[in-house]
Amino acid sequence: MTRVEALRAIYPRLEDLVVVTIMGAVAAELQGIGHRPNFFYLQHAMGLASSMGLGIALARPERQVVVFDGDGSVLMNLGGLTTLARYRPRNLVHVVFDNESLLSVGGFPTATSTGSDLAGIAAAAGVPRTARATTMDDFTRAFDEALAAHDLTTIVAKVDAVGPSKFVTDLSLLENRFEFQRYLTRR
Ligand SMILES: Cc1ncc(C[n+]2csc(CCOP(=O)(O)OP(=O)(O)O)c2C)c(N)n1
Repeated sequence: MTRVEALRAIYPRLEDLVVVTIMGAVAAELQGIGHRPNFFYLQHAMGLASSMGLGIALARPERQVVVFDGDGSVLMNLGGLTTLARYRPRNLVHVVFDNESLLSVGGFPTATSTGSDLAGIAAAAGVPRTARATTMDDFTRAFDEALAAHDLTTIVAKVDAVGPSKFVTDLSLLENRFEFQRYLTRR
């Protein structure tokens, strides 16, 4: 499974959700499928997309929040998982696209390539629902079940280490920041 295929498969479900991604390849891929005002791409801050999602989920319990993360980013801030578990926002689905590499900066292997299990780590941190997906069917099922479960879920989707052909988009950081803020305050 590639990440862009997985994103395309669930893209229609994202229309009314609040979406936060980590930077780099996943942000470029989601923008390539189609940017929406409810999408925020957290630049630079590896490991903090789940923390931003947590803040939004706690402040807006009536909204469903989805975070798209990367294995390298999660590994850089494993404490983010314990904080998620501690506050247990029932309206947050945390998707980790695990390509076993730091793809956006050249593809150096991460610790998941030597067996570290992020779903197991999330469960041990106290995340109440965790899932592993290696196929598109697994992934779309796990995503739909997580939305229906109304509880904090981390889904670790194993994806190929391939990314977009270009990372530069025509959406500026500030434009995304103000548009997303306006979206959240109006809805
Ligand atoms: C704190 C920090 N260190 C390093 C970087 C440089 N950097 C940008 S993207 C990236 C790799 C991200 O890896 P992962 O989350 O696994 O996503 P992937 O690129 O594989 O899609 C790195 C190291 C950064 N943005 N922030």
